[in-house]
Amino acid sequence: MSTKLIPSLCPYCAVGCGLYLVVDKGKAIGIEYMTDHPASEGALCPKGNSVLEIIDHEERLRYPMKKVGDGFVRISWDEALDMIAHAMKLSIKKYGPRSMGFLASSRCNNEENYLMEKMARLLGSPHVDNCARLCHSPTVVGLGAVFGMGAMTNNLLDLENSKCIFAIGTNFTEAHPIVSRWAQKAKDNGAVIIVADPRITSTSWMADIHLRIKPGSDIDLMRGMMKVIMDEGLVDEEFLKNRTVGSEELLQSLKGFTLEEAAEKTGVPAADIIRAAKAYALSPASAVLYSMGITQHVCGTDNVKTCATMALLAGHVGRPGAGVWPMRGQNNVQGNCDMGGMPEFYPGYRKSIDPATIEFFKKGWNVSELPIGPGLTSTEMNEAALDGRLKFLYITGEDPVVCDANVKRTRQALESLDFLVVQEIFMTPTARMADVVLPAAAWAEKDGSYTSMERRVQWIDKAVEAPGEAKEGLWIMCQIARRMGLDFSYENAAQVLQEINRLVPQYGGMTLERISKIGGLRWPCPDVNHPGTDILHTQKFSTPDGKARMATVTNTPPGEQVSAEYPILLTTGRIVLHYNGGSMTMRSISLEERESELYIEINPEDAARLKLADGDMVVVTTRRGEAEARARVTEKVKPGVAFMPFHWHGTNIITSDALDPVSKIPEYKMAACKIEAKA
Ligand SMILES: Nc1nc2c(c(=O)[nH]1)N[C@H]1C(S)=C(S)[C@@H](COP(=O)(O)OP(=O)(O)OC[C@H]3O[C@@H](n4cnc5c(=O)[nH]c(N)nc54)[C@H](O)[C@@H]3O)O[C@H]1N2
Ligand SMILES: Nc1nc2c(c(=O)[nH]1)N[C@H]1C(S)=C(S)[C@@H](COP(=O)(O)OP(=O)(O)OC[C@H]3O[C@@H](n4cnc5c(=O)[nH]c(N)nc54)[C@H](O)[C@@H]3O)O[C@H]1N2
Ligand code: SF4
Ligand SMILES: [Mo]
Repeated sequence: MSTKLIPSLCPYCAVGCGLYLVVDKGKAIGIEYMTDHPASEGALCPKGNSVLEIIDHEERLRYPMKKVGDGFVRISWDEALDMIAHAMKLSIKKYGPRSMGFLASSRCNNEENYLMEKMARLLGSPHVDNCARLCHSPTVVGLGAVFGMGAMTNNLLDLENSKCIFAIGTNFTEAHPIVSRWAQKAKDNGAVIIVADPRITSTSWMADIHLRIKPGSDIDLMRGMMKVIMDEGLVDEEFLKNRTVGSEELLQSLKGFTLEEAAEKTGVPAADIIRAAKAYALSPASAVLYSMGITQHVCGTDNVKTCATMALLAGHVGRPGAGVWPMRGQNNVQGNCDMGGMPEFYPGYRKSIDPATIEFFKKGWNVSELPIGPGLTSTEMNEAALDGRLKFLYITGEDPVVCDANVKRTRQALESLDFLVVQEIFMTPTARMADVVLPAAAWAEKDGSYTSMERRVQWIDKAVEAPGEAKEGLWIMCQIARRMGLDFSYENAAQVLQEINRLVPQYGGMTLERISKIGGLRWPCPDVNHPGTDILHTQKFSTPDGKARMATVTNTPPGEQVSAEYPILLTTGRIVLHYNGGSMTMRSISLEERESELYIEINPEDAARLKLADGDMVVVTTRRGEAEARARVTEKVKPGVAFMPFHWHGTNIITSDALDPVSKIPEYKMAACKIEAKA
């Protein structure tokens, strides 16, 4: 039999589910469930189940191409790579290395991302970022500020030990479906599930208590809960004394805050806030799960800090079932951040503004100069392109023309560049704007490691050949780097992993052999004898003195308020069947046939006032533009609130690009809009 079963991973979200690819004569002909995978136990959601529909898809990019007029023509790899190197050299010569920006891909493996940021920095540019900017950058900085480390404190399996799960701004049953398995186990063991979400979602159906908060009022909700914890004597004094600093200021500021205020600002009845706070504080082990519902706000970083602070106040950190679970997005967004694919950090979260970091990597990489940070974030790169500071941009596996907020501006920014490279597996709207498009090998077509949301690092081997002339990111970057005179002599991903082992302490003991085993290892894993880490902060936090920094913050108003002209608050998010910009899921027949057009959820009261019926086409307008969508009239949203998924081109024409000043994440979850029947 020539058929082989090759262990692999789902290429979509950060749960990191395992699966086997059935490979025959170099082609994937089936999948088998990996029942011994620790995080997924053989389960896959609809996206994981449909991966075969995209891997060999006829529209995969097969050859390098260059833009000629409005179209593209096929060129050789040599011509493509020479053009890119030439454009980089020109940019450096005319404007200096800081005129170049790089977007590393959270869909690509650690080794590719490590090389991407290393190439950017060796060329003298500090401007390297990834889609975490649009997602969990508030986690990296906010959780980093409170706990000293911006990563999930516990792990997914450990959720079943929780006796109370407080899920705020996460719709994990759709966005991380396999996590439901662990939450359900907790529920079966008697855990109370609390969901704070303005909408009725499949996650809120699981909830014992659903707090339907007004969008953007999360800090008031959690301050209300902390007020109850304080007034009811449920503060963990011992924990505060031994393991934290900053509690006095917090408790002092809560004195001046009332539950009536919390109820008024959040729209949640005070009795429900009390119930939720007591359930959370009194349980022997409570978990906070959070995601985009709290990060994608102008106060995203403060929201994250407040989650972490509430957990500290009740002493629910550093034990089985007790901690903070940021629900990371993409299959390797955790790894991309770990590898330094962010302007704030070199690999291993060494601060890019710290001269000691520069010295460390000068030695580690054997070079005489490196750029000190912070570089520009992806959101700032757009501004820099518009005002002429950024001239060259190299995007790997991101689709900002669909996924950025206020995409008209992104288009203008990309148009302003002298040169744009896009390395992709499909011709996305972003790739269509490129001067050169490079065809990339997809996850199953290359070796490398991926780090899931629970810090689980898993290596997979290449299972099938890439289509046409598509190449691995590693090969492409080595080719470009060499043309730029850099010493990139890596022969394979395993060699890059060895360098990561040497320079990223959390990955020190993550050898190829160890992370190739099903389930891999969780970081920190500092040496080859270390078993990896299940739960962070059990004894000490990752701050210099080992103590957590409690944060005292109050709510910031949203970047945009509803008005007479724009009376409805628009929030956006995900559905289970589609994935981000949809380049893959919209080419997947089984997914696309079930959900194939942009829609907007509108409350029946608003619909009646606007004379709209379910199924009508509407035009949704904000201060930035308009989008068409089909109305779904539903009680899932309250009057005055509407919801649109962002997977289809349209939603982000109208979203707000107001930024959180700390993390620079856009406020995707709040825009003032008006809705009208389409003429
Ligand atoms: N199917 C699918 N899965 C995915 C993705 C996908 O595109 N499709 N993308 C992946 C990525 S990149 C990410 S980052 C994750 C994101 O995963 P999630 O964050 O869970 O997804 P969202 O739907 O963006 O937002 C979650 C919830 O926040 C709620 N919300 C909106 N505004 C507020 C608010 O002000 N406060 C509160 N408390 N809640 C609010 C929304 O109603 C929504 O139900 O999903 C990952 N998984
Ligand atoms: N309105 C609204 N907008 C949002 C959000 C929201 O909640 N609301 N969420 C935001 C969030 S959290 C995120 S993370 C961003 C996501 O923004 P993006 O990261 O831009 O979204 P993706 O569609 O996942 O883009 C990844 C691209 O990588 C390509 N790809 C896949 N595998 C490979 C590979 O192996 N190599 C290469 N080179 N390419 C590959 C895919 O084809 C895809 O086009 O969207 C943001 N936009
Ligand atoms: S939960 Fe995430 S990793 Fe698992 S199968 Fe679904 S998309 Fe893939
Ligand atoms: Mo994300």
